[in-house]
Amino acid sequence: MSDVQLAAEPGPLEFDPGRAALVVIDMQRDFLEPGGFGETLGNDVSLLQAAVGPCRVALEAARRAGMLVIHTREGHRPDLSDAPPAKLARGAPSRRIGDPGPMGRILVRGEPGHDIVAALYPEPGEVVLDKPGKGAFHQTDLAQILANGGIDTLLVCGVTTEVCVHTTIREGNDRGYRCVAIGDACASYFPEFHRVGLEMIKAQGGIFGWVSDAQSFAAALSAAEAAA
Ligand code: C5J
Repeated sequence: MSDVQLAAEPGPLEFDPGRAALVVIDMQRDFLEPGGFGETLGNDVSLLQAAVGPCRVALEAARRAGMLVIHTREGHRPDLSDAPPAKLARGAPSRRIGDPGPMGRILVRGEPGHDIVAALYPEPGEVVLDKPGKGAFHQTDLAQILANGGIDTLLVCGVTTEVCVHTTIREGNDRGYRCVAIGDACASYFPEFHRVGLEMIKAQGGIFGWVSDAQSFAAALSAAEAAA
């Protein structure tokens, strides 16, 4: 497939799907479903459902185009040895990381709540990247995976816009990747943070990236397929 032209802000972006990865951030039950980490922090988790449909559109388009697909999951080892004490102690949640809840231990690897929601479940061959932090590059092998795949462009979606999506885009931008947030495929517990979070990425001529949407991403890939 040849380069595709993606409608985005602050301006269109041309990229080679063979050198691009779709990174789906933390679409886990712990963030999206009642009884998980997000709800322990006092959030209305139903707000994150808005991202599921657009994420699916982006995922299906990337799969059809044969793009590298990476799913991330935020969480910790069962003994919590990789969880910074400051993270464990922060705030006043109803249950802390590692505590038992209706979907197993909160934000712990291997527990039902740590898993990815059914609608966006990874397919065999897709990368599933476990990360202990907010950014997908922190303490993971993501940089090596991207280098091995010859990747130069990251299309990023998932939750939450202003936390793990933002941190990953900032990390990727600093490492030289062209980073695009698929805006409608991201969501936040705070609609205002979502809106402003996307504004921040694309302001000042795209200070650390671009913002597009799931339909534009899918249309760009389809147009390139049709032209091939
Ligand atoms: C948060 C995330 N919000 N995946 N994690 O703690 O954005």
